[in-house]
Amino acid sequence: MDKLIITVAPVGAETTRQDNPQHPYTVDEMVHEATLALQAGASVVHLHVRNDDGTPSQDPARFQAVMERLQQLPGGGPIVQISTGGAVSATVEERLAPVKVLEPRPEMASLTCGTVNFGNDVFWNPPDMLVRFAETMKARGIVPELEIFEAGMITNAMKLAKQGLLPEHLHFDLVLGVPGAMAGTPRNLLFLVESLPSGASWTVAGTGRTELPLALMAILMGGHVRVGFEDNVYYRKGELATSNAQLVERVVRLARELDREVATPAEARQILGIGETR
Ligand code: KMH
Ligand code: ZN
Repeated sequence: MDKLIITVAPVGAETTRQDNPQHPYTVDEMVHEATLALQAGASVVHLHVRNDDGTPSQDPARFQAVMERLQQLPGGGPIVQISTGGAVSATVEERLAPVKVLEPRPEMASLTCGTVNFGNDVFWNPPDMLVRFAETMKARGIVPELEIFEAGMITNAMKLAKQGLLPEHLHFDLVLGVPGAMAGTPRNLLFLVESLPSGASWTVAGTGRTELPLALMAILMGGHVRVGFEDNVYYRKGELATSNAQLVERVVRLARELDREVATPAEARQILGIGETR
């Protein structure tokens, strides 16, 4: 089994300090929160940014500021994975802007593989948009993390692969438990993993109370794990997490108990095939 890649998603576009007062908003807060999570064992940062008032942003300058600081960390820092999902209110151009202009280019970016209900909203990702996102990433040598909220999105991803728009090694993020999308049940995780092409790697991002049980399953099954305030703001029922690092630390403890070693950023790059397309 490969070593375990832990991705931290320190903040998404939806939850705020009203949900958990520890949400990072400013550049300094983002860097601080991500750094503690890395020290705890995360090797990938799935990066959304916020304005100082907490509203979601896709401003490339904001991404650049956080990314540069993370890259200065010992050992070259984590793998930075830019969110192209943004907020449901973001335009296509806003979502794509950071992957087009950031220098140096980010190593990874998320690529959601279809349209899905998202709470009371719709997360809009029609086929032509997927092609455009995949083409933009390919042109810059940015490795996509293929985000899967529903089973049909795997079929959509394979269509992009057939069109030659994806790297040889495919890496998926199985996002389960989003209200309006596929529930975060063990059966759904097993089904999705069995539906992936052979040789692909996968991470699970269980939202809310599904984060922990699905993380445990992934550790046992040879998958990888994402945790963080984007997906879940609680440590356990009725108890808010004190930091993203606290959520990472728990995954590290579980992995150690189960004799699964945790990957460094350099080891994560090897597992994800990063470098081959750069
Ligand atoms: N905030 C969601 C609408 C991604 O980062 O690529 C989309 C999202 C996915 O978070
Ligand atoms: Zn995200």
